[in-house]
Amino acid sequence: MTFEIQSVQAIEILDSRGRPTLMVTTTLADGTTAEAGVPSGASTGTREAVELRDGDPTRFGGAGVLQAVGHVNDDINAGLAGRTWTDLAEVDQAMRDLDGTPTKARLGANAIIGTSMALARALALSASTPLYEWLPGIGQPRRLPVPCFNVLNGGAHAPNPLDFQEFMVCPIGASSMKEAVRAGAEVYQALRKRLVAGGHATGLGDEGGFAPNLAEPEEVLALIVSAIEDAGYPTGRSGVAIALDPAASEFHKNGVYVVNGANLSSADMIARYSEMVDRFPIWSIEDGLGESDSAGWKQLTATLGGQIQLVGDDNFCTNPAIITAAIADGIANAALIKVNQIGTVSETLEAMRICHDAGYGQMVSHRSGETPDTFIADLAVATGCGQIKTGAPARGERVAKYNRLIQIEAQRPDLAYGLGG
Ligand code: 2PG
Ligand code: MG
Repeated sequence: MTFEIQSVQAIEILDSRGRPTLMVTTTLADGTTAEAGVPSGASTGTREAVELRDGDPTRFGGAGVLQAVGHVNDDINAGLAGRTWTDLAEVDQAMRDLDGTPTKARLGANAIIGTSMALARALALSASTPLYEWLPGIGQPRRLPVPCFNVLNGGAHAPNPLDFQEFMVCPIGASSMKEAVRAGAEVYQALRKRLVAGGHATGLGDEGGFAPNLAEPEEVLALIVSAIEDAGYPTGRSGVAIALDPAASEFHKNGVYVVNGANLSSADMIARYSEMVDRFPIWSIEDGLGESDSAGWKQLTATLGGQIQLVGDDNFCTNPAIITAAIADGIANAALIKVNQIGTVSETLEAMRICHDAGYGQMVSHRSGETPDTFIADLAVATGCGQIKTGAPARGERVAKYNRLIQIEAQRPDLAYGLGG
């Protein structure tokens, strides 16, 4: 089946942090129109596709995206409109060719991914098919993913002294999506009570998790375990387990990891994680070491890879070539999947397929800067990856994704819930 694109248009809108991003609207020749909101990160890998920012200090402190908007309205629209296409992959490739750089630096990955997402959505709508059914799979059956709720924020996402960025609760043992979301929300409320009782602030970080004035990761882990118990759930894989994203690149300075004032080597970090895994129900650690510390990553994988999931984010950048090389090197056993890190839906699917084929897990992810767009919920279901992280069970832009997953479950009660694999 072929299709024709009538127009692609973008405007500058705000993301959940009050920073500018793009909303892209794609219209097909058959009149179908769909839009997408572009996510944006704070703790970014150096090899991510380039997010184009204006750098004009008189607007949004230089963070405006009018150039990227202009590229959608001019170059991309001119390159795509009025032509006949066979599939999304062909259009994604045409945008890469139009851009002409390996990192999407000319047109901007933010311009390109917005167009790609809006087009996927328009094509699904035009085919009267839900997006989670329209998106091509990667060789594993569709399923409802385990939601990983980021209930406590630190690092680049909160102005507290906590170096680790994300502490997530993951209801792996839940019986369904809606029970999993309920568990996440109940643990979140229990954690709030614990924090209040301990005299801690309950203000929120960028992803909706609490951002108390705590500095020791182990202290936070103990609090979260108590909250899971308070909410009445078993801890661990049979109930609610814990996932971490320390985002270690952010506190890896001059070859040392600085955690709450202590200078730690890669070996120290690995020993610390081993101890944490023994003491707490942790099933997954993302970016446990910095993106440049390949030797440390290999050691981390050799030490803990048989026990828990180790997810590459800053070091993988959802990039098919980088992930292929990392797999050959024995680094990590799973990849974080962020659509704007690579810049097209087709390359995102390719990265996921590479992981699947190599036995690597795939965790679909939001960014710290989000819009109410729910594309990633459908992506997680379509690919059957079994896991998604999209923030706390609080704040509109985060719960939009979880609510979409509940809606998908209501539409497709036949789909299995859980990690799968
Ligand atoms: C991460 C992400 C999302 P950011 O590090 O995994 O949680 O953060 O979007 O700021 O890169
Ligand atoms: Mg991360």
